[in-house]
Amino acid sequence: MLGVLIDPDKCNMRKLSDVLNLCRLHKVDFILVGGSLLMQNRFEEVIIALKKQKEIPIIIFPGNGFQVSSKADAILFTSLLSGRNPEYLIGQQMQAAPHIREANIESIGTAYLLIESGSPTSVSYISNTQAIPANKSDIAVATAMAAEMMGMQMIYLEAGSGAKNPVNDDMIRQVKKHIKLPLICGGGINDIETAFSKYNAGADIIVIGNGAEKDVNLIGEIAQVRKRFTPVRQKK
Ligand code: 1GP
Repeated sequence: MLGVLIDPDKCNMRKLSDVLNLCRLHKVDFILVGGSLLMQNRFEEVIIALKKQKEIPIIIFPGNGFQVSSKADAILFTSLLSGRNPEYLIGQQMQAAPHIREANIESIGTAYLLIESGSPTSVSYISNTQAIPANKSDIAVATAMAAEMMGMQMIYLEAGSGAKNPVNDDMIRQVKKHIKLPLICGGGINDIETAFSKYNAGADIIVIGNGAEKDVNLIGEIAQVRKRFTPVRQKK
């Protein structure tokens, strides 16, 4: 699958409509909305604009417990399992839970693992947590295994938005080998070669953000790469 991340701070309505049209044209599987730090109050306005179409699910990718809206289809209910800050392991989640219940949207329990990517990222700074070292695949594997045993629904290997280096292929391969859950990979995937290598290493889902912001054509290009990894559905 391919997901496109929209940062509500970084898109005007015209650009948003262009991105949405391309996502529809290339059958992007879902659109994520959220950010570690939102400076403007445009979160819900952007979700409403994206929901003008019906075919692509709009999923919240919350940077904190305030990013909840009944206008979305679902929320990635993330817990920052790579870190040791209780606020991002359960604190924000506990505060958001009643609002998610009230919003009546699907919540997808997601183990969020921040992986070191060559320079400090907004997520590590804001969450005040250390990322898993890029060469320590065993730590990522053990954390992902624990998440699976806890009943999480997905594993997200995150290099961080705008990452210098994406999550390396060896770590993706190792994590995939040891878990059955869908594996999402994002951060710093800005070209088709990198997308290919991440799918090839075992990522079930790739998320692109900055790359698509800079050049919207990347959506179509990576959608083509995705095709090579999409199993052909058997006709009944
Ligand atoms: C961030 O993984 C996403 O959570 C997307 O990262 O903006 O670097 O593509 P980029």
